[in-house]
Amino acid sequence: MFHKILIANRGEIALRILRTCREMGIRTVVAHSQADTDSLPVRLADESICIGPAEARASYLNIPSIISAASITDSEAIHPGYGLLSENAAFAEICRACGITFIGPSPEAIRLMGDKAQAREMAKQAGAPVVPGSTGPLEGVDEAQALADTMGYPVVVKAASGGGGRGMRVVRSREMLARAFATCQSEAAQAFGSSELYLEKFVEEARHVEVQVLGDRNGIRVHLGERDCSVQRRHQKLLEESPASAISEATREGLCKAALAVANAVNYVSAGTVEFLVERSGEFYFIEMNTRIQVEHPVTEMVTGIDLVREQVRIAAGEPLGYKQSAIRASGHAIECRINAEDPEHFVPSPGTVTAWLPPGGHGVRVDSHMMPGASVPPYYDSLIAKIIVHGRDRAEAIARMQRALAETVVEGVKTTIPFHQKLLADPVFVSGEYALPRLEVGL
Ligand code: MV4
Repeated sequence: MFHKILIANRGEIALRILRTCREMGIRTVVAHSQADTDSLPVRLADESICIGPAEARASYLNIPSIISAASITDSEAIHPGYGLLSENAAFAEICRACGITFIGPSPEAIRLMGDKAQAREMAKQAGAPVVPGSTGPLEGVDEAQALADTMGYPVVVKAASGGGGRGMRVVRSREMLARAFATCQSEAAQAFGSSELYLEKFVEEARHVEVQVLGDRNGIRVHLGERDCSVQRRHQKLLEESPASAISEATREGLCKAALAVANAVNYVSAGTVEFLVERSGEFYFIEMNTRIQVEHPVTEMVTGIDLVREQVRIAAGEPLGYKQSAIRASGHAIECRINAEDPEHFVPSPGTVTAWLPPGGHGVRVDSHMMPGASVPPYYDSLIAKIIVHGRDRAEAIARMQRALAETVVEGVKTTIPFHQKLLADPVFVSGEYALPRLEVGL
């Protein structure tokens, strides 16, 4: 097992990883930017090292600086967390070349699943249902036009190197396609360095349901159930829950079977998430696979009792998972609310200093947060300041518990999305569990 792990991330996930490492008796080094010198993860780590100025490009995305930090501190492994370099295949390759264990999947798996057009083909070959669409990347707008005419509108043009909603455009009529195609091409080239696009039939008002998978180095792979992440705003997840309340047992089994088939097809190692769209009919389609631990992983931890970060570290150290699918039991219902330092009406970031902080507590309440009185919320990074996760025997109890937890949370000095969540959890459509992705009015 590792003696020391460098955490190449910040905020709540850095603290989350640090906590599990401490329980495992592993020393931690938190690599931080100048903006995070006084942050809670830095205070609680065994060691800390500054990797650059506030701007992420010069610090948290600065590969030479992070590799040097691992080397200087004699860290045997690096945990990338989520976002930042967590799905950067080149970074994983450089770690391998420098003899530093990257706590995550292989560079090959990251690269393959990072190409969403290739991932679709892999999923198809693995037997997972995919949305009707192009086979691999589109040759050009003529191929897109012919395919869309065959499938019918609406369709969605997606960047092969996009993902998470980035570089995708819904097209509702034939006249809009050529322009959407050209716009996506140039945006993709600019944002991702590749203008490759693919096309899919647009699935209206589906749910966004994802399956958590874990794979060890001996080819043992298990799923840990699903998470419903349909409550989103502009591709930003706001609330996640498990189990998904409006899917049948048959659909659940189908999703988990398909997720394992995709993970097995790429010989997946570490924690990963296979994303699907689920229609009201129960039909489901693979859309992409995320090769990192996700923000919403605590929802799965609360219903299964499995510490996913601990499993990632054990797997990276070459340990066997040690249990089979039959040993995994999900119980109860978990909900996570992402608390962002944003204006609750318009979701505009509200950086500043937290002058008062009182997190919720009590039975079935978990708070993953790096906040403390006096903590700064810098403008350089995402605005997530806390995740409140609750567990109840059923969805109604979880909703009531979350309402109570939100009501007792005190955050002063910055605006937060707490009022948004309080309204959402009282909304009859949400409480009914029958909500679906909003019908998209995505223009050019
Ligand atoms: C789709 C889709 C409907 N039809 N693909 C969004 C990000 C990435 N996970 C894939 N996403 C979607 N792909 C087809 N063929 C709906 C989504 C989607 C979504 C789209 C727009 C706005 C919010 C969304 C939330 C979840 C999923």
